[in-house]
This record gives sequence, structure tokens and C-alpha cells, in this order.
Amino acid sequence: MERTFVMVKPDGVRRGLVGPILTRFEQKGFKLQDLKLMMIDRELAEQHYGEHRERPFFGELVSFLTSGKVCAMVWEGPNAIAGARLLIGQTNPANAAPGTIRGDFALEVSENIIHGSDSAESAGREIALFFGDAEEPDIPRFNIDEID
Ligand code: FUP
Repeated sequence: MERTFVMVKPDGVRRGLVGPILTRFEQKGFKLQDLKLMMIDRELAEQHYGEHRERPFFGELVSFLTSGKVCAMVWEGPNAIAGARLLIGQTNPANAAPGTIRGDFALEVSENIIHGSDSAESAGREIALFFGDAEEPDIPRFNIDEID
């Protein structure tokens, strides 16, 4: 069983695509483990896309990511990391196949709707960055058997 980090970016949230995107992951059979709608600040955006720091589009990428709410998610399933990338499609929506999320819903690389971790290492890092320690839910939960 594998876990991956997926994020609907501000363009996807603005356009009302959270529902259709959740549906695709659920229809595929992946299990939703965690989800939150949140603003991300510049520091988190820069950490998340740290590997692109020297690229010419980095400034625009960070401004875009901080321009509105994102929907951060953790999905679980067999081969979830590569499987999510297949559902998402190529980075540039112009090359993304119809039937993929970017292929069906986006036109330009600067607004490509969604992010998915590209490796086990990225998935671990990104889940920790957005959700903290996944084993420690931030809402206290109780065990019904422990109630008198
Ligand atoms: P992906 O893993 O498919 O999200 O793609 P990358 O990590 O290569 O790129 C991360 C983000 O940078 C993309 F989602 C959009 C942005 N980007 C550009 O804006 N221009 C480019 O030429 C490449 C990437």
C-alpha cells in the first residue's frame, strides 16, 4: 500500500473542479486519507517547489500557488504515486492525453490545475510538509470502547 500527496491548485479550486477530481480518484479506487482546503503562504509554496528555485518560472509559480485556496489531499492505494500521476496526465496540458485530468480540464502549463508527488521520497516530504506527521491526526479522536 502506498500513499501520495495530491493538491488541487488555486485555478482548480476557483473553477469548481475539486468535486470532479475527487470523483476520479474515488472511481479509480484510491482511498482518501486526509483532505484540507487551505491558503498556502509564500514560504510553504517555496518549500514545496524548492527543486524549481532556479527556474525562470519560479516567481510566477509561487505567486500563482498563493493566489487562492488549494485543496491538499492524501490518497492511498496500490501503486498510488504512479497511479495518481497517470490520472493527472503530462505536466503541460497541451500534451496531456484526453481522459487525464490535465488533458480534460486545462490548456496551459502555468495553470495546470493539480499536483501529484513524483516519487516515494517526494510523497513523504510533501505529506509531512502539508499535514505534519500523518500518524498523528491534528483533531483528537477517541475510541468508543473507552467511554464509560
Ligand atoms: P509536475 O510534477 O507534473 O507537476 O511538473 P513539474 O514538477 O515539472 O513542474 C511543477 C510546476 O511548475 C508545474 F505544475 C507548472 C510549473 N511549470 C511551469 O510553469 N513552466 C514550466 O515550463 C514547467 C513547469
